[in-house]
Amino acid sequence: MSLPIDTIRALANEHPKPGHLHFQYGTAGFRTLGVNLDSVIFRVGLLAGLRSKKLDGKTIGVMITASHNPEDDNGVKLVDPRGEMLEASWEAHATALANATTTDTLISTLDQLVSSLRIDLSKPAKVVYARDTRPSGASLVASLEDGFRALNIEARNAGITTTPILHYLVRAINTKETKEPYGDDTEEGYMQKLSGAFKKLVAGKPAIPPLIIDCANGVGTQAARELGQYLGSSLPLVLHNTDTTSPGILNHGCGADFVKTQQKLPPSLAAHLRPGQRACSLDGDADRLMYFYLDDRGHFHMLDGDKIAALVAAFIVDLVKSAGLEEDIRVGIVQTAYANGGSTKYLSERLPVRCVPTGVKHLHHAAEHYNIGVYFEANGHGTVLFSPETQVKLAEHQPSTPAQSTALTHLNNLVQVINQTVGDALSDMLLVEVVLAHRSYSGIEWDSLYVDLPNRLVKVVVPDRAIFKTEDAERRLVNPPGLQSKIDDLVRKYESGRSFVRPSGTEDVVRVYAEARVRAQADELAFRVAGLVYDETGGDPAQRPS
Ligand code: G16
Repeated sequence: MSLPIDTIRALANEHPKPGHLHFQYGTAGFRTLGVNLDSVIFRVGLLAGLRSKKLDGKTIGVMITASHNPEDDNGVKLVDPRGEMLEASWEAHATALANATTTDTLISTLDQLVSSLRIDLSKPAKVVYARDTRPSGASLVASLEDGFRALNIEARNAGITTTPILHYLVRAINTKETKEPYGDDTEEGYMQKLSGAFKKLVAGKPAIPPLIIDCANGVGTQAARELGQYLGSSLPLVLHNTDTTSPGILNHGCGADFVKTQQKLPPSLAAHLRPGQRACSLDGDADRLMYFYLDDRGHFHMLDGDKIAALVAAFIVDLVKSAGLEEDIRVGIVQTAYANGGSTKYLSERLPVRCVPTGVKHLHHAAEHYNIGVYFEANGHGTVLFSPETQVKLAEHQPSTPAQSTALTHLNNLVQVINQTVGDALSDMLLVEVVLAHRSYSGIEWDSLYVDLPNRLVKVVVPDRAIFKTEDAERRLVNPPGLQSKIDDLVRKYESGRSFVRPSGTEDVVRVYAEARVRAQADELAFRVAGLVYDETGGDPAQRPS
């Protein structure tokens, strides 16, 4: 069987590539201004079909979102059959297709892929797709559907939903009627699975006070609203920033990325949050979570991905011990260079900790090496993975005491409440609430597990971020030559100083992270390193970070 060239040609001609742009499948797929993505999304439709055919007709996911980025941005990422990110070797194929300059080169690139990857075109192709609430989403979905039409792909529209729900659906569809069904392959199935396990985990605990959720004016609004109905009084949810239709307000002055980068309360919550009350922020596609609270003096305290990892990992380790499985189940942590030095110290005194480059795919794969792998990026993106053998062990282990039996039941329910396909703000929120309920912690006790080193993240706009190359899990620069030793010289001048520089995979900027013993020093170090980066690339002095 060969490619339906005429159909592809006719549809491809309706989605021409803008000549001046180069696209790159990066940290989280393709991401740029929504108005520039028509041709990319059409081609992603084609690639999803090829990927499905290559995997014998397994269902592939396609999510149209730009997550925490501004409303005018959009993006697209592919999801592999178990709900994980697209296999790394296919990222290059995605980039090649996206950059084919004409319809003819697109068709010849497709042809090359089919033959070099030995794709049997007679196999079926199945895809499930969704989008977030961005205004550019509807027309981009139409471009995607043209891609599906061009290859006669069987496509299921999951509508407007969160990224983690789309990942859940992919896994649920592909595991239906197998030995390891992941859940009912509907949004209701997801809600039931998570809320059912949550209720079992908090049964018998004192009533949980209401939790404020900042929905970032994004797609998390509808999912949180629905989940709230399933949870009922087991976890009262109070939703804010729920306007998904007014232009320009998605992720604006709110959301998980705002909280993490500004290290302050979204202004819209100021009138609603009482001292001591827990609150959390989702991001624009509800795959990141930040908790926070105000102390008695009204000071803001952030509980980020590192704090979530510490809370959750310690709880799981205790349950594994209580279940009598300490010798059989190894729990480990995966972080990135952004992890606060305070968290890395706290965790590595208790558990094996690995550092990997930014991007969920890196963390996810590293976490798979543990029996139970806890991975969180400081920005609030993360989850917990239970290896297949561990899940069998937990399901089959015979406890010898009532205490072991209780711990084992809790672990088995945790397997259900956690979305193991990808970081999921709502699932992570339930997980956090379970631990807080079991520990009788408020935000204050949770926060006191360890003290964060003051830190600062700065963006630097440079003419070409591609010249920045890193090694050692992005902790050191190898290019531009000589820049790392200048950074090292600076860092040595600061007590507990640490800083690194890396090109973003989702925005056209270079990121600079710095931490130090005191706040003023962390800020100063970040801006001095940002200045070094700026000088190195010869930018306009008027734009120099200060
Ligand atoms: C995406 C990735 C995350 C990454 C973040 C920022 O998040 O999924 O793993 O931390 O981008 O990446 P970078 O610093 O390379 O721009 P999201 O929530 O936007 O999908």
